[in-house]
Amino acid sequence: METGPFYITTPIYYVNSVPHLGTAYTTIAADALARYRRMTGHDVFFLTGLDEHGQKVAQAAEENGVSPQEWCDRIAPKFRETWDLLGISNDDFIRTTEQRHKTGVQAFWTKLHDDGYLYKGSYEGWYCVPCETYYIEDQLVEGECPSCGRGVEFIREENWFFKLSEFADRLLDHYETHPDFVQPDTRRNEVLSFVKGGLRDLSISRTTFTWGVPLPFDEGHVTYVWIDALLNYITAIGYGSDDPEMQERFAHYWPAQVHYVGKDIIRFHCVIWPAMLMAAGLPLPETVFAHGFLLTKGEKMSKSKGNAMSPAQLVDRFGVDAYRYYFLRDVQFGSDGSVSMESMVQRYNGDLANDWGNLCSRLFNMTEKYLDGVVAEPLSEWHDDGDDTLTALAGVLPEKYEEAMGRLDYVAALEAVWDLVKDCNRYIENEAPWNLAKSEETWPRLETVLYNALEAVRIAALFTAPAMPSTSAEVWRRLGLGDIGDVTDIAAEAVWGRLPVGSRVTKGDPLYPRIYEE
Ligand code: ME8
Repeated sequence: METGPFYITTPIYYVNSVPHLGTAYTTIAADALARYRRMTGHDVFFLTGLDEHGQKVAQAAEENGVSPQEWCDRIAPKFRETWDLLGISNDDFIRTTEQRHKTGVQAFWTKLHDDGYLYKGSYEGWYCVPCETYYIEDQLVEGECPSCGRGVEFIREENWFFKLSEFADRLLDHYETHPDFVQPDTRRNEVLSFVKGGLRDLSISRTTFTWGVPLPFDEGHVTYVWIDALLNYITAIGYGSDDPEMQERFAHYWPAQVHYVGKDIIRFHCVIWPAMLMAAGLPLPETVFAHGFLLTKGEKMSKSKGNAMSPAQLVDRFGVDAYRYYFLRDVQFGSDGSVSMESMVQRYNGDLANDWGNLCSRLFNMTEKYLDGVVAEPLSEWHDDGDDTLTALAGVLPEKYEEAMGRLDYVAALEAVWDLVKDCNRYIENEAPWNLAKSEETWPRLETVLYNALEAVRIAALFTAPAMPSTSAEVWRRLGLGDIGDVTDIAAEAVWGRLPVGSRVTKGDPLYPRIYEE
C-alpha cells in the first residue's frame, strides 16, 4: 500500500555541545512518527542534522582551541552515535557545513536578491549569542535577553535585510486558511498575535565574523545563522542542486508534512521561514508542531544550565525502548512536562515490566509449557463471551491509534495500546489457563484462550513498534513471525486472526526486567 510522501524534520541542533535529553526528545518523537508512517505505507523521508555555523559555535571552537570546522567534525559523530543508540531511523543527516547545503543557501540568496526581496541597510541593536537572535532595545528585559536572560552585545553594522515586513498580511491569511499550519493552538495564538503586532525587516547577514555561508552577491557578508539553518529543510532534499536526481527528490518531498520544533523556536519556524518560502515562490510546510520543554525540578533542562542528563546514562539503566517510551508516554506532546528518575522507574515497572513485559513472558511460557510452543487452532465452538472484549479492543485499536497519531498525540496513542494490553492481562486472570490445563475436557478451551491472548500480543506489538521498535521486533520473533520492520500496512496486519496456527513460540528472557530503586 503506497500512501504518498511523508517528509518529517527535527530542528538541526547546534554543535556548541553534545546531545542531551531535550534534543533527544524531539528526535525520538519524530522517529516514532516516521516509523509509524512507514507502517502506514507512506514514503517517509525523515531528516535531522546539525546547525554548525554562527557565533555560538565559533565561540565553542575557540574556547576549545580548535578551528570551527574541526570542532564541528569532533561533535558531529557524538550526535550520530547518540541517535544510533536511541534507534533513530533518519533517512538523512544534514550538516550545514556540507557543500550541498552551501550551494542551496547561495541559490536561495541569488533568487531573493534577483527578485528584489533584499536590501542593504545598517543595523544597530542587540544580539544574544546563545540564542543567535537580534533584539531592539525595547525588547530587552532589564537589559538582558528576553528569551534566555543572559547578556546581549551591542552591534552596529551594515548588513543585508530581508523584507519580512511585507509578508505580514500573507502570513495572517495563511494562518487563517490553514489552521493546522501552527500547532498546537496555544502556539498558533502566540504566533498570530506576534504577527498582528507588526513585523520588522530582518537582518540576514553579518560582517563582523566569517563562520557562515557567504552571500553570493556581496563579499565579506556571511548569512545570519538562523536563516542558514532554516534552509536545511530544503537544501537537504535537493533545493538548488543541479543534479537531476536531487531536483526530483525535492519536487517529490517538498513541502514537508511536519516540522517538529521546541516552543523556543516558533517565531523562526512559523513567521520567518514561511515568509522566506513565500519570497522564493515555494509552497509552505503543512504543519509546524511545537512541543513543550522537558523540565527537571521545574526548570527547563538545557546544556547551558548544566542540568541536562545524558541519554546514554538513561539508556544504560533502562534500555533504549523504555527510554523512548517514557518520554513519549509521560509528557503530553505539545505541553511542558516534568521528568525525573522516580517517575521513569515508576513508568518502567508499571507499564513495561508489569503490564507488557509480564504479559508476554507469561504467555510465551504457558505456550511452551502446555503446547510445546506451538500455536494451536482456536475453535469456534470453544468461543466464549469472555473473548469478545479482547477482540473488540484489538479491533478498534488501529483506528484509535491512527486518530491519536493524526493529532500527534503520543500519549493517547499509547493509552489505546495499553487498553488492549491491560485487557489481555485481565483476560488471562479470568480465564486462568493454568486451571484449564488441568483437565482434558477443557483443553480445547485452553488452546483457544492462548490463541486469543497471543493474537492480542501480536497486535499490541505492532502498535508498540513506533515507540519501542526493538522490543516489538523481539516479541514478533518470539511469536515465530517475520520482521516487524517490514510491515507497510499496519491496519491490514492488525486484522484479528492473522497469527498462523502452528507458529513456534519461544520464551526467552524478560523483555523489561524489574528495576529496584536504589
Ligand atoms: O535551536 N525540552 O538548536 P538547539 C524539550 N540550531 N526540547 C528541548 C529542550 C528541552 N529542555 N532543550 C532543547 C537550535 N530542546 C537551532 C535550531 S532549526 C532550523 C535550528 C530541543 O541545539 C527542542 O526541539 O538549541 C529545541 O527547539 C531544540 O532542541 C533546540 O536545539
